[in-house]
Amino acid sequence: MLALRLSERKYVAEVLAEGKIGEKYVVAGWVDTIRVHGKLVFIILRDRTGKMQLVVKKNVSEHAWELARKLTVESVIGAKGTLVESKAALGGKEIVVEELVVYSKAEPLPIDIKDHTKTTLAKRLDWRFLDLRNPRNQLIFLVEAEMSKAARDFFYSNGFVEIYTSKIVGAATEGGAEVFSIVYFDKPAFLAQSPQLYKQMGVISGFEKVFEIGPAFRAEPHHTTRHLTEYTSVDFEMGFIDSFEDVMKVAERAVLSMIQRAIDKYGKKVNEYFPSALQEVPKDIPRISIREAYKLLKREGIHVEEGDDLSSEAERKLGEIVLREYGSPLVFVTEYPWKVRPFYTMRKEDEPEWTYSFDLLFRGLEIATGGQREHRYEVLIKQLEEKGLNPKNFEWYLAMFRYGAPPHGGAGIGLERVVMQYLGLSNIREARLLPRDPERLVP
Ligand code: AMO
Repeated sequence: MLALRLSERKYVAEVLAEGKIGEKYVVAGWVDTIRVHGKLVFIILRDRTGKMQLVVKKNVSEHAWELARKLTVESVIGAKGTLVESKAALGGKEIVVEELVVYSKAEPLPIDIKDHTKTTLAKRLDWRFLDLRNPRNQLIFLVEAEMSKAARDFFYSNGFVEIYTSKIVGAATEGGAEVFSIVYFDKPAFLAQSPQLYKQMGVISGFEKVFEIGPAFRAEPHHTTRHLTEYTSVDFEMGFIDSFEDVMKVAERAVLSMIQRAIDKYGKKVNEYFPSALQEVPKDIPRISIREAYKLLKREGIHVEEGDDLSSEAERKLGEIVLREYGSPLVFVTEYPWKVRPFYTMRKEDEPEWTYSFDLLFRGLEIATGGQREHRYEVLIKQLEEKGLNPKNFEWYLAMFRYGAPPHGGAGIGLERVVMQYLGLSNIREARLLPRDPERLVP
């Protein structure tokens, strides 16, 4: 029976920080590097907490030394041995190995996992499990997890109820073209583009304030660096609002707390690997109407037709202008044209061609959309028809507005886009564990 028990295993960071010289420890992980020097083999062992040096000496254990000599990088091993001081080793300590177990021997690697710039993103994604052995790439997902947790904590502490809505739906919500069709037994169905109608249902059902962090699907045929066909949407919806200003305030606090928490927890590490990461969050986010944005852009030579949406180029330019003039990496653009907003958006009372809605841009890229919703039944029917949609397909939704619906609004925040913009990544695919785009379904 082997004396090395994984249940006794300590993480590398623990051993380096708290390990006592002269005591025995069990460590396990991946072989980061190996150097063979005659009767000595030096192994850098890597686990989720860091790296440390192991020394395998022929005169301590010939069996361990025989195994160590033939090791390959990224093999999975366990080792038991005595902790000793070492000037040359990382962290000033190393383990002199008495027992070595090889759990899984790695073949020669198909990609360079030490330097992500040496492999194309497409190939890295083909080998995603290896790509993530690189601590830089892993950090992206630690940041993402922390941001998602920050959002969840924020909504819980502000009285929002977490809901889980169906992703198999009977009708498109955000407009017809970008929806995936599926076959649901004998009926046509779709993958949800957004929990939009269901989060409104959450409010109208009487929960008043709800949120959801879940998948959203978009049949987005374009090959861009900012679109995925499946992404994680952080959605919230709240009732009894005075105006969409109330919604913007919540979106502002939610997004700022997501970025702040990532900086607090991982800022130092992030700076090591991501030189263009954001260093500091602003106290608050400036708001400009889209009509002001048209003017600002025109001054810089970018013409957007009144009533048109902002192109990605216009968004990028606006990001630069706002950073320069307001000192903020984030900006709310408000009152989008009715023409470019979905049917459920509330139009301005005095100027019906414009709406009570907003986008939130972060370093020149839209990361969130929201606004006040139309809650008056007759107006909603008209708006559906104006958008060329058939009210018959929305019967269950429309019914909600016949039995008591408060004024309400909400927003949807794209998690991967927040991560991408915070870290300064050039492609959203890097911020998605298993990205889906028109070409990629595997892994
Ligand atoms: P919208 O369609 O603008 O609004 O989406 C909200 C946010 O989701 C993110 N997003 C995407 N991220 C990656 N890939 C995509 N293809 C993609 N599409 C959208 C963006 C975007 O700002 N129901 C409304 C929200 C609301 O009003 O509450 C909606 O879905 O960050």
